[in-house]
Amino acid sequence: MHPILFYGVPECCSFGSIVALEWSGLPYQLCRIEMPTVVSSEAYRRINPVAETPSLRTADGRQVNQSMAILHHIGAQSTGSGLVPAQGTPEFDFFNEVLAFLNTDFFESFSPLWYAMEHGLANEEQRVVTTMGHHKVRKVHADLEQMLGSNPCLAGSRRTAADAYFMGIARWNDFHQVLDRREFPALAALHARLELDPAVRFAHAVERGEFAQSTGAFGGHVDLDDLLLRLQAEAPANSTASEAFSRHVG
Ligand SMILES: N[C@@H](CCC(=O)N[C@@H](CS)C(=O)NCC(=O)O)C(=O)O
Repeated sequence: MHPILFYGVPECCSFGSIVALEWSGLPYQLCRIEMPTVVSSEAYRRINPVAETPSLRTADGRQVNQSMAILHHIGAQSTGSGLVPAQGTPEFDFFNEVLAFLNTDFFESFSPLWYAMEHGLANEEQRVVTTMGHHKVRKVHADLEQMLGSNPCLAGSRRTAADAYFMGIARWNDFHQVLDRREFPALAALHARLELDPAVRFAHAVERGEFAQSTGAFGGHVDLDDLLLRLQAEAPANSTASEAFSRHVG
């Protein structure tokens, strides 16, 4: 079985894992997970008990959760792609530093804004939380602009999984209308260039549910219920879908 990426819609951070898979050249399939409904369902909790996307079912039938773990896995399976520099090198350390920054500080800076929206905050409460969110988002953009410096890509001279991941999170600035990215010229230039990348365009089209032209080795969508049934059918008799899945992933 090819790897299967469970990606969330709308506006999910799994966007970066789709881009990374396209850049990797690895054969893979996708499973679409609607948020917040399907992602929190009992069916999906069999894939990822913490009810989050992305999640990657590996070619050897294990389940890998968390964007950083998924991106590192994809990089390790496609060493020629340059998505993740070789461990033990200065390039790897810098790449890992940037990716960690994106996955923690950059990602987290938007949390107050999601919270204000999803919990319907109003009046003074909304003003305070939103102000905090704007402050945090501005700070991480300034930090990332400095990290980028004069490099063409986030982790140096070549595109890596950090650039892929960045594109999934950076758009939250546009969603919440926080700042004009042109205030950070290097970041804005990188963002504009990546928006034209075929893998990024592919990921946007996939999320919108439109026809998407893969320049990687995308092998189509699988349906969550069909997959769980298939795993149950492959498992020994008298086991539930959940047991079958657990057995499959070890
Ligand atoms: N630390 C996790 C965070 C994953 C995460 O927060 N995913 C969000 C979407 S970006 C999610 O699945 N949320 C569930 C929901 O909205 O119900 C990672 O890096 O993969």
